[in-house]
Amino acid sequence: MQDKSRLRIAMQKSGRLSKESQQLLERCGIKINLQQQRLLAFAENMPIDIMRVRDDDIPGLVMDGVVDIGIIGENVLEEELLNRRAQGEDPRYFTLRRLDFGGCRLSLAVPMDEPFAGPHSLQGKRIATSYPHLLKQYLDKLAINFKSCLLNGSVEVAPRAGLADAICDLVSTGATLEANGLREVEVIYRSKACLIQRDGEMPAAKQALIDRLLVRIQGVIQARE
Ligand code: PRT
Ligand code: ZN
Repeated sequence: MQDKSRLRIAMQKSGRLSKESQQLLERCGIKINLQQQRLLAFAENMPIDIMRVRDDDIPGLVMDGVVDIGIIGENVLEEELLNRRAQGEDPRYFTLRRLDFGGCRLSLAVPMDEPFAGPHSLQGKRIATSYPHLLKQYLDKLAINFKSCLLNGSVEVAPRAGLADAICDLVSTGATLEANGLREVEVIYRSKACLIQRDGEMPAAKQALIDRLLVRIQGVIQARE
């Protein structure tokens, strides 16, 4: 049974945010053994439980109040927010602070040899992406119609495979785009990891712990600036 008095933090189990999320919590003084392949890990020196899951599950866990706080990429958070709103929900959470890792951009890219004279060149085209809501929000504002091709991986091979005319995917160095004969033509969203808290009442002791953690996080981030 879950001990409701303990602060529950969700972080990515394995991936681009997991190492830095773990490091951040450790530098805040949380003593935790994350070696085991377990969903839940318990802090030894504070009333904190760490839940390690797929990054895509973290926004929902916070919005549904299953965990108290989560460390997540703003790209995944915003996509889930738009997804839930599209389904008529009114998801709630607070952003506690932006973090100093996980930086990337969600960009439109087209085959290297394709002409591109601005987003309007994409009118009526098919675009492969794992972020259909962020893409639609961006192109709707420009009144550009497009066909979406939802892929949850290997988005960058879609044009070569004849599945799409363009892609909308995360980029950090640009090497993946280049290796796939694509060029970045438009940044639609800039993202970093962030710390979010569930909406709703929080017991005073838990809120005090969150506030203490935030002060420590501030110190950790300032120290590496
Ligand atoms: O298994 P799980 O679902 O938890 O992980 P995942 O595979 O869905 O996500 P993961 O670990 O790849 O990324 C987690 C988060 O890291 C993302 O949601 C972003 O917030 C952030 N992030 C930062 C990135 C990148 N940089 C990044 N470069 N996420 C993905 N990429 C990928 C991108 O999709 C492309 O395939 O890296 C490739 C491009 O990199 P460059 O350097 O070649 O441009
Ligand atoms: Zn994921």
